[in-house]
Amino acid sequence: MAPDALNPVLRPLTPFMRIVFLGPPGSGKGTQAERLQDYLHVAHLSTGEALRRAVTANTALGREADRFMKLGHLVPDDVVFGVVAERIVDKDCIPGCLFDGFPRTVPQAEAFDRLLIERRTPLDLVIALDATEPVLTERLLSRGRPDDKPDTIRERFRQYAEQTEPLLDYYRERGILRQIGAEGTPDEVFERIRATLGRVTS
Ligand code: B4P
Repeated sequence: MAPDALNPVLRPLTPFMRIVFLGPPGSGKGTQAERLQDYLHVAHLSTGEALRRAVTANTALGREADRFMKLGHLVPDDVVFGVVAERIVDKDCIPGCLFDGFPRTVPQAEAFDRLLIERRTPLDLVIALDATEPVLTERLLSRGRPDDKPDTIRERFRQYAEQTEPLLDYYRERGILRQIGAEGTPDEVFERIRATLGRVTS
């Protein structure tokens, strides 16, 4: 692959068409996925954002999700999977998509694999962001979303360690995991992501 393969002017589309962003609460999945979306020109699906929109719109899905989110719990796998399965068939997702905050459990990852195999659109890369808990807690407290209260944050970290961290091994075994330090400014973190994409393609 040519070294300029990721230069957006020379080549707006890259071989990375389906990327998952993994990471603990506040690690910047949403922040970095938005930047990468602008850079790679692919769609962006944040399950957290989709669920918050449903809560605001007070749909049946939103009311169901809200019960879990406000306690810092993960929303049930079948509910989240329904959101993804519906969105992935949208026209803008067909060439590529950044999956931000999904999957978050092994059953979600297994169901996602089955869906991607069926659609013949494999995952290309999993970017796992990481930072220490005190740094993440400070970010979340200053963000101040309804699910960013101290007790809820502690529960979200617990759920991450129990349910989401096993995905690091799941994707490491498949050879598509890249771990990236998420401390520093958003620009510094994005530079690390860009450098990682460059190394993988060169
Ligand atoms: P998400 O919306 O995914 O939220 P998150 O993990 O808190 O945040 P993220 O890592 O995206 O951090 P962000 O960029 O916003 O999930 C919310 C909830 O939805 C979950 O707890 C769960 O209940 C539910 N849910 C979502 N997906 C699910 C799934 N698949 N299964 C089950 N349930 C699911 O950054 C955080 C803050 O830090 C921001 O204020 C940002 O500006 C700041 N920031 C980011 N990077 C920074 C940096 N480098 N330096 C300083 N500040 C930074």
